[in-house]
Amino acid sequence: MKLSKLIIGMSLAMGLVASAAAQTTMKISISVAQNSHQGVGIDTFAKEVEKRTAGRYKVQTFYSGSLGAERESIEAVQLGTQELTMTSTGPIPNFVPETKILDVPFLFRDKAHARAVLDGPIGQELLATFEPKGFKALAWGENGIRHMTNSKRDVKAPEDLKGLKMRTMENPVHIAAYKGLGIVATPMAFTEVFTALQQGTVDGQENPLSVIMAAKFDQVQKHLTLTGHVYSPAIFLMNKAAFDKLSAADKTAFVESAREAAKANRARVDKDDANGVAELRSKGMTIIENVDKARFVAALAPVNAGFEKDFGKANLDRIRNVK
Ligand code: EAX
Repeated sequence: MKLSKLIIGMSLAMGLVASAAAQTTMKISISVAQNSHQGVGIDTFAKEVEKRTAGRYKVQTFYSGSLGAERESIEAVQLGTQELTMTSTGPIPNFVPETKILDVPFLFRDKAHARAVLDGPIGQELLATFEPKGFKALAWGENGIRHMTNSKRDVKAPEDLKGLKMRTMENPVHIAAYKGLGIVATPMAFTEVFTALQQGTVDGQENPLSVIMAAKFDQVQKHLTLTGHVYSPAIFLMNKAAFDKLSAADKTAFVESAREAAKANRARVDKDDANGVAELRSKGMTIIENVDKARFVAALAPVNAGFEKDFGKANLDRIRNVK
């Protein structure tokens, strides 16, 4: 009797310990809607972490900037008030300037090139630069190749951009480039963009098809041009102290979960790129699919000369030369 009571007591206690461990809950956020390439990313991450840690860690997912815009979420992760976020590199240079090189326009030939760079030695070296700043960068994900939209006119050539007031990310490389094209660059958090477009505070914005669809910008923008002017990486960031507290096996589980999440996220970007033009056209956007890219590159020549100087030609070539 006594023994069986003891056994019941012990198993109850062990059950309590197990369920207490299962209650280690972390938060991850994105600035875009759940039905998006980033939503797929963090949903996959949460599922993988739970699976790979046998339920000892749970990740709560927050969408549409409900925990704050990208810059605020990065800040929260750095401080540790929030464990995780998935973000574009838009506001990252304000925290980790080394990443700025990735935001140079027309640097990558295509998504395959960008993915090869990010998954190879250059990308891994860049992930390491987050550590002294209080982050564990788990993996690169993807936001996509950015295109321009506006409410004023069809953009067929770089001259058509002159004087357009466009929202840009809070990113010094982007701001310099768009100014170089004659755009009136207006940096703003993503969470404010829909309203700014709707109210005419800005004429346009630029984002990958994935984001344009997830944010329903077709409701407030008529003209889309597939400028493909810059690749937009995304990244899975974790508070470094929170990561350091994990066991070695759990650290691996978190990193592998982020890599799985990046795969799902990139697959959705590919799907969105394949369907995006037809879908946005069906919603009423006028879409210019083919522009003479060389003319946009030429228009950016003076700005690019500055980037070559700032980042070093050798560093840019190292990226360009990845096959
Ligand atoms: O991460 O700020 C932006 O335009 C980003 O592309 C968007 O928030 C998705």
